[in-house]
Amino acid sequence: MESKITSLRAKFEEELSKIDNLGELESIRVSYLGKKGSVTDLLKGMRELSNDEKKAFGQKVNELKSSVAERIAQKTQELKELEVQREIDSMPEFDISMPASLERGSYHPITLVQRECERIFKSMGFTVEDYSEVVTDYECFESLNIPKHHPARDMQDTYYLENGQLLKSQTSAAQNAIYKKYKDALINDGVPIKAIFPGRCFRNEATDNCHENTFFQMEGVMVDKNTSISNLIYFMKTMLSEVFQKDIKVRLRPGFFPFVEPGFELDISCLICGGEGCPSCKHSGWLELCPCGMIHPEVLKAGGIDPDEYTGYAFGLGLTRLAMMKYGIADIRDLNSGNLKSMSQFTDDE
Ligand code: FA5
Repeated sequence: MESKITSLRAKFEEELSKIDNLGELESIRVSYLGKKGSVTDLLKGMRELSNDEKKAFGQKVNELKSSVAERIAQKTQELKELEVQREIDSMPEFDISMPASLERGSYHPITLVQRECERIFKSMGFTVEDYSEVVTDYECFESLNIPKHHPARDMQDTYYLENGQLLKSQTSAAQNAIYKKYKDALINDGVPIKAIFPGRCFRNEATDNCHENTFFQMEGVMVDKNTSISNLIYFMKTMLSEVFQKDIKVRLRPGFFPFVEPGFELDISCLICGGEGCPSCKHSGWLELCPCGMIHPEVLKAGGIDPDEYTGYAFGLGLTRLAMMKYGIADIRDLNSGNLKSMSQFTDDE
């Protein structure tokens, strides 16, 4: 009986060595370990053996069974690796010196101005924050001193989800979270809060040359002891002269937003018509670009900051409109058009 085991093992090894694909390996597995396989057959011949012989022989057959199973598992792995190698070898050779036939992509004009603004504000010590597009009513309105039924909500009708959340209508929706994130460093270590947060905004809007239902803003806040409107004007002027690399005519006029006091509208002279009046500026010669103001005490309080000790300013730059002015795009709707022909003419130096 022992010689049967030895010769079966030798036969198995010989057959195994000739196999070079997984299909053949499966046939071998069945022919040795299957219900009617050779190893199973060995056990059937045990009927004629004495009890002691049965025990010793049974043990040997089981050893053979597990070593056959182990060898098959090893071979499976080897054959799988071989198959991957064969597939790689069959691939056409790749010539890295061949010129690329694909056209190079380009950045969207809004991405370009956003990066430019981020670079400028970072150089003035601001951090750049990321914030979600879906926010709560508290974040977008209540924390900004706009309670339910306040008329200021009418100008920012947006898209509501069934769970009560909404697509943010203004990047100001991130203010509360930013104050809470940095207030400890401000209060305990005297580190001023200086943050910008660019983001996509949504409004239920009748679109025209300068209004879209989906557009980008970039919010900025600074909170410290003794901040003033002069700080705000300085940062705005620096940003605009850096972005446009020339002097831009601006005007500051009073503006009402429940989350700032006092509040201003910062307009720039329309660069599409040179201030003469055109559809891009609603024929006024001016484009509303960046409302701003001193943060309302109630908004600081909601962010966990004591308004008797700290003051701050906030602004909400219209990034999409800034891209229009920088690149001379007369109709804001072109920016969401997906028209590669017009969008790919803008490049950056990267
Ligand atoms: C706001 O959204 C305020 N959150 C801005 C703010 C922040 C004020 C901080 C004070 C302090 P407003 O709705 O005016 O304000 O929008 C701000 C800017 O976003 C506008 O000046 C304009 O440049 C841009 N904007 C607004 N609506 C649209 C629109 N439908 N399409 C394109 N740009 C828009």
